[in-house]
Amino acid sequence: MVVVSNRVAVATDTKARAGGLAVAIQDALQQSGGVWFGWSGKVVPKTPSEPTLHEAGPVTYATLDLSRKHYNEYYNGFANRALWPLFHYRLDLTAFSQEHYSSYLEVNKLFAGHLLPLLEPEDLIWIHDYHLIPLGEQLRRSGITRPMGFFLHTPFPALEILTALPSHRSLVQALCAYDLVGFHTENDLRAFLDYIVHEAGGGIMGNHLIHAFGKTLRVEIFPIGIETDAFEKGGASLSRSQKTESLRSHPHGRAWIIGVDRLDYSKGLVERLLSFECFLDRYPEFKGKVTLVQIAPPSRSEVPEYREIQRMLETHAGRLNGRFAEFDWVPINYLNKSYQRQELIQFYRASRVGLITPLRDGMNLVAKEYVASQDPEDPGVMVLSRFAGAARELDSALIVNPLDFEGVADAIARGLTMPLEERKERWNGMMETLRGNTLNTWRDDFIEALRQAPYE
Ligand code: ADQ
Repeated sequence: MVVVSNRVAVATDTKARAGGLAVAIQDALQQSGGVWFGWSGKVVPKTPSEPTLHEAGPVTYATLDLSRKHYNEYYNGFANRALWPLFHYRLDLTAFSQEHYSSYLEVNKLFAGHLLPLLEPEDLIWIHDYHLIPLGEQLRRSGITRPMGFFLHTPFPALEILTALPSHRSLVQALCAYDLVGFHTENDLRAFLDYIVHEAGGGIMGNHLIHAFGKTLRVEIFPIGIETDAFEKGGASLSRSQKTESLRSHPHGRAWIIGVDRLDYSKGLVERLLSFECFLDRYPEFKGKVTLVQIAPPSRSEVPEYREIQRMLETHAGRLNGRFAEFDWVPINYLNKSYQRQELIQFYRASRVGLITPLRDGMNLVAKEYVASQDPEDPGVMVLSRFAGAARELDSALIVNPLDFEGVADAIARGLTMPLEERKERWNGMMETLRGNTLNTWRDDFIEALRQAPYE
């Protein structure tokens, strides 16, 4: 198997071993043997002539440094200032530049060129995410005919949004060079099919097959899961740890509300703080009794919109704490850093409410992690945005519109006062889904579907 993603988690990286997608992919590669190819995360003055190879048993990790120019134009430019905001419905933040698009194509071509010599005749090729949409098409141009699959981790936007991008047609055409294209939700798939039928003049053939741009491919939903078992066990083994005890000994009992997100405008963090302000105004009886713990490590700080969202959050968190705090209570603990998984589980488990309110999210794994970490005998309540892919599966959460601050405020209050029986019932419903569809199921289902290619 050959996996290509923008970033590669080399197995010796102990942080990556902590779990998640990286480990699921490493495990699959260990079983089948293969290559994981992508950007090293390093930026250098000039593009290196060869990738760096690192052998670990049957797996070769091949990583390429990016030149400063490519980093600025491909990664920060087209991927993160055009595709990311557009795919998250933020036309207002979408900055398209022909130069950045050319760099995006150039890096994809460069990746294809370096990947070719590493390919073996029977390989299955699995490419991940919006940075690498044209990679499959580049490989096809070099004569590669073997099965290639692509999984999009972000939402796929509605036709009217996507067509605002000048290069929309060539991007979708590139997607059609794959044998298999996977999305998180029915919504994303529907938006893609809408484009195929109404913009590309393609056709839906049934049985997950479509025909477009002279190619037949399979398109399907594969909602990503988590390592449910690890979070359940982690939660159970930690329930008496010192940290959980100290978190639980909140002066007014267990009244933490938790948010955990990369600091990204798609996560609805400013709107979340405004909803929390609305909650304190509407339900003053909770003043002094609940604290919102918002964990948000900075990401993509070289992109101006990310510096701006960080500044706005600091302003609002400071303003709210100034407005409501007492000498012995602050309403918001705003933590700008990363935590180990075990620590996150402690935060999740100690929190009465999980407040997960992205404006748009492909899936949102934090939602799933929060639920799986709960104490089955005393589970917390999740308030979840309807715009997170996870809301499709976890429909016994309290589903909210993150732009309806009063609605979110009411859901927080409902979560804080929900009777144990109802909490258990909702939690059991969600756990059934999470146990049935884990990270490994997602991975194995995708690989199995790819193995069946070509589908004609
Ligand atoms: P992300 O946008 O990064 O992922 P998410 O799905 O929530 O969003 O995954 C974040 C991961 O990072 C979670 O596993 C979480 O535990 C971890 N994390 C977040 N904050 C952390 C912190 N402070 N310390 C440590 N770990 C932290 C993209 C898409 C999503 C999609 C995933 C997977 O944007 O929609 O669900 O890929 O496909």
